[in-house]
Amino acid sequence: MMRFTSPSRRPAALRPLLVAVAAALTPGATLAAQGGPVSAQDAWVREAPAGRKVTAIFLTLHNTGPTARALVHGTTEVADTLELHEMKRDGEMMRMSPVASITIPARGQVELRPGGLHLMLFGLRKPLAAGDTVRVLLSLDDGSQVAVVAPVRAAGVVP
Ligand SMILES: [Cu+2]
Repeated sequence: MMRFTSPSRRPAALRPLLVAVAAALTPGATLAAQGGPVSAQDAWVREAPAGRKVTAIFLTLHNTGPTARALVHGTTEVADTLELHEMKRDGEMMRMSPVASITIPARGQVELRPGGLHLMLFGLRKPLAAGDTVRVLLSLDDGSQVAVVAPVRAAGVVP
């Protein structure tokens, strides 16, 4: 492990790397440089007060590659189960149901937002308050993974 006692002693060559790491750790951004064409942006989690065992994650998945990819699975340390869900109108009601995968079009994006596609968390292991962050690991159909840090936001706040 390298240590820098003051910023002025950082080798100049390392500065771009440090900036890249800092950017990758910004909540809502993709956590690690995956090298793959799919990344997540604008991720957030709906807050869940004590006693509530369910909440949802929203984000936008971007695909810079020439091939469509699909999100097929996800995990997070704050909940027992993560399911891919969609909301659909059923008569007067909006109902949500699990979907097997969420397609990210080639050179396109898919938006997971309130009232539409989302990631559903079941069996929350702790309350989630605005200001907390949640780490999520998403798996794609080609076996690659996208790590995301999602900030928790108040239930009524839609960015
Ligand atoms: Cu749901």
